[in-house]
Amino acid sequence: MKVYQTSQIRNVALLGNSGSGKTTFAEDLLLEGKVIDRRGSVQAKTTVSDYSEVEQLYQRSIYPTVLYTEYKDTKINFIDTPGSDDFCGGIFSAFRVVDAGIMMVNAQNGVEVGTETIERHAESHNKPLMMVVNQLDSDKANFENTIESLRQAFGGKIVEIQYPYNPGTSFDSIIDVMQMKMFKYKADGSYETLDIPAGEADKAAELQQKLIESAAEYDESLMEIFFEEGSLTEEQMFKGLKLGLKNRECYPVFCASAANNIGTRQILDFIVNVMPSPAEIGEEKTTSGEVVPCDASKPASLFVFKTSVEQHLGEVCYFRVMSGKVSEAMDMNNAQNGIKERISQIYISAGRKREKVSDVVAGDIACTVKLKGTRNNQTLNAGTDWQYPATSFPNPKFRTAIKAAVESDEQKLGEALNRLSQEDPTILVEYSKELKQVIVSGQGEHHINILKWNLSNNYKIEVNLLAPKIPYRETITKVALADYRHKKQSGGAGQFGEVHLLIEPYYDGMPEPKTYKIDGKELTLNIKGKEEYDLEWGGKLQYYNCIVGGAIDARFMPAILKGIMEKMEEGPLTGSYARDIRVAVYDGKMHPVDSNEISFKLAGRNAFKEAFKKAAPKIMEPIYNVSVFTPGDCMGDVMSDLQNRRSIIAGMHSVKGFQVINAQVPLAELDKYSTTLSSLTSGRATYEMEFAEYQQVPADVQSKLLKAYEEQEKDE
Ligand SMILES: Nc1nc2c(ncn2[C@@H]2O[C@H](COP(=O)(O)OP(=O)(O)OP(=O)(O)O)[C@@H](O)[C@H]2O)c(=O)[nH]1
Ligand SMILES: [Mg+2]
Repeated sequence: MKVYQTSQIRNVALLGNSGSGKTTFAEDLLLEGKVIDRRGSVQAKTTVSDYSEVEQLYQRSIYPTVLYTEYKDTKINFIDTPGSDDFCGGIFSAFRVVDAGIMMVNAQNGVEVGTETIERHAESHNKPLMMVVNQLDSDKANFENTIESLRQAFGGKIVEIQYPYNPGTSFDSIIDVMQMKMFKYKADGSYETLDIPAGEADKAAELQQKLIESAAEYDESLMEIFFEEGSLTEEQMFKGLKLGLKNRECYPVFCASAANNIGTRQILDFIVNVMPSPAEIGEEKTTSGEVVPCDASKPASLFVFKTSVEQHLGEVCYFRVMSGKVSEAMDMNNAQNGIKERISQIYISAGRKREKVSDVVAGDIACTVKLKGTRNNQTLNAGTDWQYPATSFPNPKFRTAIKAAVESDEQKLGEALNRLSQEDPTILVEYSKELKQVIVSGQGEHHINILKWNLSNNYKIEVNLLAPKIPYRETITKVALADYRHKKQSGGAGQFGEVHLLIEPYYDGMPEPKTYKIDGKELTLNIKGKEEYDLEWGGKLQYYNCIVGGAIDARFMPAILKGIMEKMEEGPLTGSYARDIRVAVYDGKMHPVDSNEISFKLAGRNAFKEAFKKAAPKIMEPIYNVSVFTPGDCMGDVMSDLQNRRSIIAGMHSVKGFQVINAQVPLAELDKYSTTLSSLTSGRATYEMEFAEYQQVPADVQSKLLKAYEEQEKDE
């Protein structure tokens, strides 16, 4: 293949709700560019894009796949992304390296939840979009309703370039109001250009007028021409749309039947003529704020946006050339870890099909193998030290505990999970010392099931998925006192330490401790020393030395603190971490011979435990902010389900045709929420969640937890 220059490249993500037809459409795009000579299908498991075994098994895309086609002296790189919310990580990886997106919309369903959420992601990544209404050959296709739902969701951004002449099972003709022609497609993807049928003339003229007005709006000079002449030429429309598209002011709408290769060529023409090249849009900011233009004359730098382990090749790193030209046998430096890498081979890829090339220039997407120490999200440079920011991925929303079915596989499992989470950065793995579980988080139950499939089939490790424990916390709600004497005399040296302490709930900005009235007694503290700790598990511990008259030597204070800390790490109620507590040691006793650190540690620990139990202790649980995006007709079901989960509804509003419910929900109630939400709404809703704070659990939940802990203690 020839070396394409930056201005001859387009990088486009194929986006859209699951099942809209992206992978099918990719076959058409590649056929038109003669990258393949016949089209495969999802059902026959023969598509270029869904080439992994697990994608073929589930008949849907799971990973972002890099593809390319050559059309009219342009190399167009496509990334076919998964539409299912469980695999949305692939969209975030793709957005890192494309300059625009094609949103496929299924004409049978109109705007779906995926259309809406993915458009929001495109907005936050500032990516221009065009829309393709697909599946117009289906008997249930409804173009008018689809356009209506698009307008409802995206308002004035929707600009119709085309509409179907005969949607439904005999669909073969598209009316194009930019060219004012009708394209009648044949079975081989070629088409005849015909005049618009008389019966459609008025409708086409009206739509063209709207198109011209829109195109003029995006550019002042065009607006002047429009005022003077009342019209624009096709070239002027292109110019206006190019600006509108680039600035995300318009989403031009095209028509297709991906299954029958109808509409593909006009879409390819539009990509070449109107979509921005990396030279026009592709500058990048480094982590130190330097702006690097996507320019082949600059030093070479590349960004790795995807890695995967592939048959016969080992680990493949997919990258975009951010600047300069990357050539075979080039030596590059890893900006993150300083490792020197040689780019031994460069391939351009269309799914599994790869072609070796000698050079790739700024803006192009390619892959390489055999890198020693370069991972996803890292930068390689030749002659510069730029570092591009890592891609940020959405928060996880499904968690589970994982355990190897055979204990001897535990270590192998750890290594495999590590590898898999590098390949898919939306899989997070954490060994929780606190919960004594390996917790794996992802985007949904299906996401985790695919992980399990991978472990079983590619790593030969069978695992069990278990209910994840909740990281509860313990705290107190009132002031309490306790004295504890640790005394041991058996044979040789004895042990003696006595500690009197006060504990009280800590809150931000509380005044220093002074006078207390407890159990009818008045107690005044004289502060000698104060220490404050931000606890690793959240919250605070304040530790005051208020000893008077040398009752306990200052040298024993650290030992007492150590004893308290030990109990904080294994709270007295349920063994969870304790937090937000103030402790003041105000009295005690020493023995001239028997007192030592261990005695005071034990006295401190037990005094703390006793005081804690008297201080109306409470269990706290993690609360998450949850935003659910649901179609209006599912609102009632979603709401009542949320209410059954001890949620507090914070508000509701509508966004782009969807209802958004904001709620605060305890993590303990979110187990498998993605699965329930999906079944409540037939997969038409989605949600996001983010940790908010710890809150006390209600009394009934507390007593259940205490009982469960007691049982567990008995068993152990
Ligand atoms: N009738 C008809 N069916 C289509 C068309 N495009 C795709 N399909 C079918 O719709 C189903 C989904 O197509 P895919 O290409 O896998 O859809 P996708 O958007 O890649 O889906 P995900 O990978 O899950 O995001 C398959 O059964 C296709 O055969 C079309 O234009 N017409
Ligand atoms: Mg797909």
